[in-house]
Amino acid sequence: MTAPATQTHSLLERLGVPAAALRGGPLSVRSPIDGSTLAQLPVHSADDVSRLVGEAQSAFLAWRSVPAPRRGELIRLLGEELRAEKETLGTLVSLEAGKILTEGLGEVQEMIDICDFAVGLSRQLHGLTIASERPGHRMMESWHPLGVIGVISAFNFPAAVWSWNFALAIVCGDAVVWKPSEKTPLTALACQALFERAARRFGAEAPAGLSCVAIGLREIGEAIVDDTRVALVSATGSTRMGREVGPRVARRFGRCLLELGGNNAVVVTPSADLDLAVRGILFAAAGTAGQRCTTTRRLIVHESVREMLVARLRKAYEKLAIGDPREPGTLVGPLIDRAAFESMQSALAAAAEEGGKVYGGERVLADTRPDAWYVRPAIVEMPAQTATVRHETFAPILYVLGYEHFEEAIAMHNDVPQGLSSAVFGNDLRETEQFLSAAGSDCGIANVNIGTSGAEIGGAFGGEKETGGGRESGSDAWRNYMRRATNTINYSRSLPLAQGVRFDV
Ligand code: UN1
Repeated sequence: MTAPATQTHSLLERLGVPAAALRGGPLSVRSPIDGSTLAQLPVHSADDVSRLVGEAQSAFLAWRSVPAPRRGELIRLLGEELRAEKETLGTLVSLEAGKILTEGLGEVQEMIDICDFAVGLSRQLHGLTIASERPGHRMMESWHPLGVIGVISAFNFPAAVWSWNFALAIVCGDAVVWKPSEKTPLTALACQALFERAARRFGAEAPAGLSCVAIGLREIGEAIVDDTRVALVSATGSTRMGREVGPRVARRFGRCLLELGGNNAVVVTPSADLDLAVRGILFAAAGTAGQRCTTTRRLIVHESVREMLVARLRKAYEKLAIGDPREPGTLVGPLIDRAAFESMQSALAAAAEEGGKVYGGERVLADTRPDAWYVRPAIVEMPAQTATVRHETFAPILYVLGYEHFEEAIAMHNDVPQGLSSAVFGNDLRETEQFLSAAGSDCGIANVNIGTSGAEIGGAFGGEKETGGGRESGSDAWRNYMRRATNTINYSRSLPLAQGVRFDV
């Protein structure tokens, strides 16, 4: 296979990122495939971020007056660019984030889907009309562009998460400053180049500064978080990061959209179709090497099917092809880096200490890929929902817990600090509906007979509790990127006050 750096450079060239931009700078970008260096990038300073936000603010002032359907046209063109370069960008995602090619392509498809969604939305930024209590008056609600949106994204979806925010923000009339993960800045540069292609085709109506990428470490994120001109900070990452970002943005009365950790569970009931459950769990728990925020991390299974299901899963896990994510047939690529491997190993050690029986989890391919971190996904049978189980470890570990009564399963399911995604497998309507009810799963996403990951863009994406409460992507998530004005209009010749108040001289 071609060396990752060579392949990356030619993909970037094709996507419009000149090779000169990749040489010389303090930020080493590595491929998790073999640990080799892909690029040395220059980084921005906090002052640079301030300048970029200023440019975005000017762009916003012009862009907000462009009619929304026309703004949609820009995103339609971005969707066309993404369609044309799906293979290129998808491969780049594989090289930089280490996900298998079909998932890299899937990520770009998710971007195309949100562009389509946003184009339709650009003609549907609907407000309300409201009945006024006063004669000759009417009330309405208008939605206006919000301002500069700061997007902070993680390595594991280096492109799609930006696009969920970006496509909606642009049709909503905003400008976007993006801080990608320092582990995956090349994909961000490629996305920006594709956007610029679309903007050139769109013409001068798209102001300079509508979209930019700020590369760097923590201080770049902090500069965005603290800048009062950034109206909304949309941040995806760890709960620890969100705990810092949330209060800092709140202190300056900015808005936050937080998409943080998950500790997603699948409940398997006695009536479940086990063939379906095995397939669903396998992809959701071991796919993307366990590095999705929606990855299944806990399996809560009825004691009557526990042994059988675990045996089948163990067999399926043994057959998982682990290796170079570009190779056809590979199902599990590498972990992002050594730190991810180490946190997986310490979670497994802690779980064993707590009485867990660990299957798998060991490093593989260390001889041929000494600078990369490949692991066999792990299954851990736990005696109880211990501290380790309640913590999100961003690696392929599936903790198995047994239950006797469905109420117990729901209680155990909800007894973690996170609340992103969940699923129940079963054919007993009473149980599956109970899972979806107010007294069921407390997550932002609750599924029946499919896994916890791989959500479509049409639904609102996000979760409760330590997941942060934000909703991105479909449904009415666009409202995050706009501000609401309530308007009362008097078309009569008198001026009655509301609530019958009298104030006459
Ligand atoms: C993430 O892991 O940050 O539902 C996003 C899914 C994908 C998005 C995951 N559509 O798994």
